[in-house]
Amino acid sequence: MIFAGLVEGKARSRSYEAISIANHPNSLQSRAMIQTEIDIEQFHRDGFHVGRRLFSGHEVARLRDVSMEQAKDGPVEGLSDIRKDFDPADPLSRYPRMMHPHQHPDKLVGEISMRTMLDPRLEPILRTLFGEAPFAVQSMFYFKPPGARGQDLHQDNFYLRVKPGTCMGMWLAIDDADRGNGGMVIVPGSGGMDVVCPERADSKTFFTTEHVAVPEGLKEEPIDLKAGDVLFFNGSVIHGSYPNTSEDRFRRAFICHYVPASTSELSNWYRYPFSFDGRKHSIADATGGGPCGTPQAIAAPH
Ligand SMILES: O=C(O)CCC(=O)C(=O)O
Repeated sequence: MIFAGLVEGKARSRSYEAISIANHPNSLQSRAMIQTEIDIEQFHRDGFHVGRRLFSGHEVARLRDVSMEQAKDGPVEGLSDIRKDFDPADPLSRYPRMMHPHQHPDKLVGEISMRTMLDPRLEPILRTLFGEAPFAVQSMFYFKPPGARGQDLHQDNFYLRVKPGTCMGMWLAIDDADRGNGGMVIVPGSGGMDVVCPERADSKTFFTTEHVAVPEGLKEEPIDLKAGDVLFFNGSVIHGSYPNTSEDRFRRAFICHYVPASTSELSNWYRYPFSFDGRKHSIADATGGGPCGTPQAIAAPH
């Protein structure tokens, strides 16, 4: 069954809310007609949905330019994921990810990150995928310059430890992202899996330390995206990316994670969610060790 809706116009679906973004104060795009379709059966089967051209070229260029300007003098204390284990020769030590930029209204990138994380075009899509209202719990700007290692296959639920439901990733391509520059890879059909306890990742290829093996009968697939496309995937989906082997193509992405409003607990790092009306909420810390005995220290930014 296909659920479809016109953002500005007549909704054609029960569960996809039509909203007008034309005058919405939160919108980056002042006048636009956006049409998107969600094949909910495909989403439930595979665990992911691709929204093509959800953001305009102008919008992603602004996010790119603001983030690059913020990073022009190197990593930013309190914002960038400055890691001691990065070799200075590693392109990631020059361009580490910016974590939770929406929490830094004092920084250049703070305001645009908050607005994009809570962009009104995302809300009805997330609501359809969750089957209830979404809360935003994380934002991240990922630069992935040429030569950068990848992020090994993993499941977001391992880190976010959302109970009782699942989180949802929203991966907005700022540049075209494909096999040539370390684009996204996912394992269709893994969206219904429990959390699998990870093995050790190969540090030559990946900057992260966890690796989840592809289960028998499933296979990983690259998802090529154009700038402005958005990949949504639930927290069970095994996904990641390989190194950026291009000579000169950054693979930038703005990534957010969302949880259902009914979430009763999640990892400490993500525990101050925002609803799409801009209100801040609080969710209790995940208790216990998680299915893999994950300490909070590991269940942190990922
Ligand atoms: O952007 C990537 O390469 C991977 C991002 C990712 O897996 C995540 O944020 O969960």
